[in-house]
Amino acid sequence: MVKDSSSGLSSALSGGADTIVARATAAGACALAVIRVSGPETGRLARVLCPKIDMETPWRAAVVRLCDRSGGFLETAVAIPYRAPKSYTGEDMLELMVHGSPWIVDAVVGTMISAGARHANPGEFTRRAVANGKMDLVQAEAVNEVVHAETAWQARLAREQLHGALSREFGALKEELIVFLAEIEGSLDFEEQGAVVNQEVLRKAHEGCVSRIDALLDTTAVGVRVREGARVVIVGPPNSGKSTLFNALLARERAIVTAAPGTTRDVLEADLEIEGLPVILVDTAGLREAADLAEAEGIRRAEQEEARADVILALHAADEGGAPQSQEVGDRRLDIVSKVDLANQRMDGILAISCVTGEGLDRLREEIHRRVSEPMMSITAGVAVNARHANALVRAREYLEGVLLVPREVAALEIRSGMMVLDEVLGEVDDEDVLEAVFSAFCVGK
Ligand SMILES: Nc1nc2c(ncn2[C@@H]2O[C@H](COP(=O)(O)OP(=O)(O)OP(=O)(O)O)[C@@H](O)[C@H]2O)c(=O)[nH]1
Ligand SMILES: [Mg+2]
Repeated sequence: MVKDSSSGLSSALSGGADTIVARATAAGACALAVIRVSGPETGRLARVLCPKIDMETPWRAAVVRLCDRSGGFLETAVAIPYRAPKSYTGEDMLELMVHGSPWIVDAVVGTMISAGARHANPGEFTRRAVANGKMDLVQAEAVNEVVHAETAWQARLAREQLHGALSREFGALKEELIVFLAEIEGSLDFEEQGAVVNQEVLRKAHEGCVSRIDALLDTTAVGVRVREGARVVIVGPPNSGKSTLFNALLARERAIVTAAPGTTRDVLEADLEIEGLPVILVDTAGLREAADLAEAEGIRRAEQEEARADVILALHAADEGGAPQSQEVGDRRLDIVSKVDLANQRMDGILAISCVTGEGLDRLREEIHRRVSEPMMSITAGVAVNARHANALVRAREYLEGVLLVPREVAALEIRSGMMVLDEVLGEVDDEDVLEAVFSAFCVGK
């Protein structure tokens, strides 16, 4: 079912006309907590909690006394009333800033609920914002990404998406599909009148749509890198100093280091930020003829990690001699001589490090940064699709495949199906499963 644009609400999206309440800040004691109320009953509920509140002066903060239903004093708070449609959700809203005591928060939320509010589900405020046309579903996803951003790049990508950069790309693609559809339908009329259809025009319109889809799909890998972090995997023979480097880059003793070869068996992962870029640093088992089953499994996993790495740090201990022979060309693999403090000759022209003296570690960080950041620089206007978008784009592309070869009536239907997929991405189709998948990842109160 397509959203009823006259009301701006659809059943799965709106969540109904009730009034919801939730704490918007993290649980536990803290300096301040924010409690949010949204829905048509906000004004009445606000007056139950704070009889003197001035709901006629919205969008202005005021200090109010909060009481429970029997008039008992609860707290002095800062209250901001909002009037629909000028609020986050597009509904009447109230935000209360109180001391972050779990008791106070529970008492305020409890009073609201006993007066008729319902506890909000995860992401329900944002879900209502989508239902009321305040933002589309792609922007709603960005709200959650802004909340969870841990690095500068994650924040940047999320912010661009929230401000509509990616939505505009989907909008432009939809426009292109509309033009293509018009060409196809126009050609139907033409043929009926016995005119010759210009195949080249149709082919160009088709190509325009497909290349736009492909350009968006091309941003998938960068999206994963920014959202989850680039995988930087340390590999090399046993005892080459992998775990020592892992710890040095993390600046903490995360992995066990011993002088015995074969110390690390499992794959170890840790989050790291290098100049605003999220990195997942991975330590692996030394590659050699396995001594037992556990080591063999460790080596199998190490090889798996190497295969899916964005950047490979391949260590070769200086005391084992021999400059590394790189098998792989390209920017993914970085050959490094480790333990250079043990070298008896200078290592010119190759990246050499020592975790004992610290030599080369800054250069290594720079090299990692360069390799991790390069693909990100290619993303234009801060746009990168996520798995949900990529999945939809692949489906839309499938609808377009072969449309130039089928009867025009069938082609028109296929293009319309492709457009429906885009509507689904933007949340313009009322699909409970899609909405549930997006909003279940949210915190309550957002
Ligand atoms: N002199 C010197 N010793 C190092 C350096 N890095 C690591 N070592 C030593 O080399 C030994 C092996 O280090 P690890 O970090 O455990 O090596 P690994 O590659 O993780 O070894 P496995 O887990 O067994 O594959 C330890 O005794 C470390 O103290 C270095 O830069 N210089
Ligand atoms: Mg190790």
